[in-house]
Amino acid sequence: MEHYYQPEIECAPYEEIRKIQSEKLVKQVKHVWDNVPYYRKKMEEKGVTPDDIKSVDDLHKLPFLSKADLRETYPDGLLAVPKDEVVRIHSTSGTTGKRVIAFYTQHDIDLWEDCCARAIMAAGGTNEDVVQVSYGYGLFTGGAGLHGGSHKVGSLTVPMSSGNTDRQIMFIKDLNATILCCTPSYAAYLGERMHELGYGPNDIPLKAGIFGAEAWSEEMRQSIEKTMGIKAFDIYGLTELSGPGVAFECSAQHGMHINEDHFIAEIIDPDSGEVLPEGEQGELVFTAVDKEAFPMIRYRTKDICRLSREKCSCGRTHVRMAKPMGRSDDMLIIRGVNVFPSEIETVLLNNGYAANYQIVVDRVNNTDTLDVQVEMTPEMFNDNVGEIEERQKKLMADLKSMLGIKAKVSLLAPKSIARSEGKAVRVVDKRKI
Ligand code: DLL
Repeated sequence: MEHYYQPEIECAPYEEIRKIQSEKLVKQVKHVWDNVPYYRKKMEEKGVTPDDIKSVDDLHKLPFLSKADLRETYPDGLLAVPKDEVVRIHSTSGTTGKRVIAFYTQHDIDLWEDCCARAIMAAGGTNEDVVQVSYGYGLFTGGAGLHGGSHKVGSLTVPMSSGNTDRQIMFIKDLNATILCCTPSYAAYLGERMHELGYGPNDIPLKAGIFGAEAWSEEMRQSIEKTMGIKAFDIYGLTELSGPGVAFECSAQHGMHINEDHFIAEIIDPDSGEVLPEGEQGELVFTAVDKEAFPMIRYRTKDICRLSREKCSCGRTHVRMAKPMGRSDDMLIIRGVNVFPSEIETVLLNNGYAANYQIVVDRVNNTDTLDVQVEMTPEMFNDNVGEIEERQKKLMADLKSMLGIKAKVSLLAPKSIARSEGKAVRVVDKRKI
């Protein structure tokens, strides 16, 4: 049976959602015009005023916001309410440049937690579940978001945060945790450790996982599901828009429903900025129509994916986004060819490897090199050189046919690549160092 947290809105007819979006958009643009001088200036430069925005159809008239705007206005140049109305901040991991600081009023937190509650119930969660939250707590939004959502559902919430893997497993078993929330790479690590400790899928009480915050392949989903004996659901979000729960998977496990009453999604051509027709692949752009403290209008996520309005078997009507291929800035250009790390992951898992790999890119004699380093599983690991060479050849051939370019393959001993407790670092690009 499908569970919903807010069925009246999650299953509302599209025309009704569109009407809600239009009303909220008109109000939100006024709010930003009145309270965020930086964005008002951007609107003025584009020759648009709040009077020009009467419905969602006018959205394309508004200027984009990008990471560069967020950097320029750091720390609080986009804050749209007086500081005394702000109750919390979160911040991005900020691997490049300055971190982004996102501000929340109590109302913003409430709506964000509702979104996470929708995701938990779509994964089958109810007030009878025990939800172990193993995303990081603190500045990262993963822990706080799913924690709040779990409270709203009324589940017993276990605020583990990430790390201390054996203790995580002990709590899952001792408290009979039924839903696990963490990054997919940490879920894979937890699964590996459970296996080492001798626990098979039937020894683990978990029934579902809510995994996101990084790109992960369909093959990785199947592998985690098998090891833990669970259903693994994808969840998407970003700090700038609140955190996890912007979109989430339902029982159909075929794309993530975007919470359209709060976020209007567009797909644009990343080069020209033109809005693309439904179904085409491009950069995802969001307008947050409810956020008070940190409103984002036409925010360019850099995530590459496509949208679909096909009817979903779960009964939800909100548009679905496909698994993001990765961020446009994660995309590697190797000898002129575009390569997404997720494509490499697909090849590795299809060949029976686990998701313990690293992609090392370098430039030697003015030519880009691509080295895919992957651990063998304990079953594969032996000293038969011929067998290892065969494996290497097979992987190189499969990578060539997936990517269109040649990659070097290094097969490593089990456990030689560091495991991730949060977002995994898959790519080392030495050309940038
Ligand atoms: O990762 C929020 C989050 C926490 C989402 C927990 C899901 C679960 P940031 O750290 O700001 O926020 O990173 C946002 O991560 O633009 C995507 O590139 C990537 N990302 C997030 N979810 C997914 C996903 C959180 N399900 C950035 N699949 C986004 C692929 C994802 N990429």
